[in-house]
Amino acid sequence: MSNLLKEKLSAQIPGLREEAKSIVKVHGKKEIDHVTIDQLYGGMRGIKGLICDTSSVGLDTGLIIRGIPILELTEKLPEEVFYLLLTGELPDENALKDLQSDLHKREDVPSYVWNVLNAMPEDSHPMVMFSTAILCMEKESEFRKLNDKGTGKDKLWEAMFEDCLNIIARVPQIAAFIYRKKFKKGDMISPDRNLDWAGNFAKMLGIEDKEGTFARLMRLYMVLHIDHEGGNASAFANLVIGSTLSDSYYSISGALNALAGPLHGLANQECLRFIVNMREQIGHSPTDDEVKAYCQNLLDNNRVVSGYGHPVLRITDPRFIAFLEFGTKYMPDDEIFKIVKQLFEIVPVLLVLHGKAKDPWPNVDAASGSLLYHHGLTEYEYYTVLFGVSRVMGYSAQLILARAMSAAIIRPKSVTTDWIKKQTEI
Ligand code: HAX
Repeated sequence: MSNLLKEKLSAQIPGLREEAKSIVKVHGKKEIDHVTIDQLYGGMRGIKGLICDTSSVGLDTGLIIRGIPILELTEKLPEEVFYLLLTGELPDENALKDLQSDLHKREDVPSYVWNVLNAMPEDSHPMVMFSTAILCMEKESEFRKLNDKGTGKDKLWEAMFEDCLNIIARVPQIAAFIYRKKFKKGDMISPDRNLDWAGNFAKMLGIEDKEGTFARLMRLYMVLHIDHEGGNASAFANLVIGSTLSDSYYSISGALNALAGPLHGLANQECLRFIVNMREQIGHSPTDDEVKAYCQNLLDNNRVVSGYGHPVLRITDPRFIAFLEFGTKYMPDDEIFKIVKQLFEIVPVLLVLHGKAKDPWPNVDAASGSLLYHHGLTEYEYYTVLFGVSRVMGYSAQLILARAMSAAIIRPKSVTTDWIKKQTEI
């Protein structure tokens, strides 16, 4: 199978390996960080402990993919950004077409996946279905087969590449199947080989899209969620699992389980639920004072305002800005979208006065749901699956590069409370 992306990577990898080897040889003992006790109790926040070249997140810049700020990539297709994550370059037309045709060739989902999904309890959460579907395809893994044969570790990345591209090619169909089965009681819509990856996904979801804005939104959504460096909970889980030489079916399924938490990817579901509940309880489009009182009540009851705050960022998330611009262009009068804008005016001030959150600004999850809701994708239990479909590209890029660099098994040191107490005595 011709694959220009794989050829490009094959050409780059020897140089990357040499570079890493020489950095470790010459500077291996240079100190780059120190660790404080509050960082241990605070979820290892901010400790520099991983290499991840696909993207970085600056506290005052937001997501930067291979040197390009995310707001400069909003007109690109997710396939283009995936190529960028892996190689550091955007594909030319030929390389893009080659990647798209490669993904179409790989998109057939093994039929047992539909049987597994059909056998699951009807009230299973869509993220459980999504993660299960990926895990149950593990028997397809080329990586495991090669590893079982005792193949040298310098060659393993190629099988990781094959597995990851197969997963990327199949997730739109799997995710669309989950949506249509769970929420529409409908049949699967066949993929369309003439469409791009996200456009095809939008079509298979079966959302009415006369103006084409839903397909446009899906392309943007997939680009904005594609990667967020290596230290966030799900990316970290993905890298930890992959570092044991588990294959990408195990790693990506595990990463999705971390994404499913309300403090991480599930926040998009929680955020829309909170807006819809607030609208219902108030009984009409809320005034600013009503929004303020509602949010203050959450804070007074030790609840979080979903969609606000971030472990790394200390600015309004540029991905939120991209969604806000999309909504302002295509659905400025939508009632839920207007509440999102009201919250943007009100919540940061409340969080600052509340005095706890280090980042009072909106993150990506604060606006995305309102745009989906406007298009009739109102089943917010499904929103984290959309996030996952996109992030599968980021997890994949990180796994392929980690194997290309023969990254070591991840094994930080834990300490006991007694050990900490002894340090404080000293
Ligand atoms: N509302 C109320 N309180 C908040 C808050 C918010 N939006 N954000 C932070 N805080 C509170 C924390 O709960 C914490 O309280 P305690 O000291 O009582 O434990 C305090 O402020 C300090 O937290 P922090 O250091 O500012 O934030 P963390 O790095 O610990 O956590 C979170 C970051 C994103 C988990 C947090 O801001 C939060 O819970 N936000 C709401 C949920 C959310 O939007 N999550 C999605 C984040 C983006 C993402 O990963 N998407 O996938």
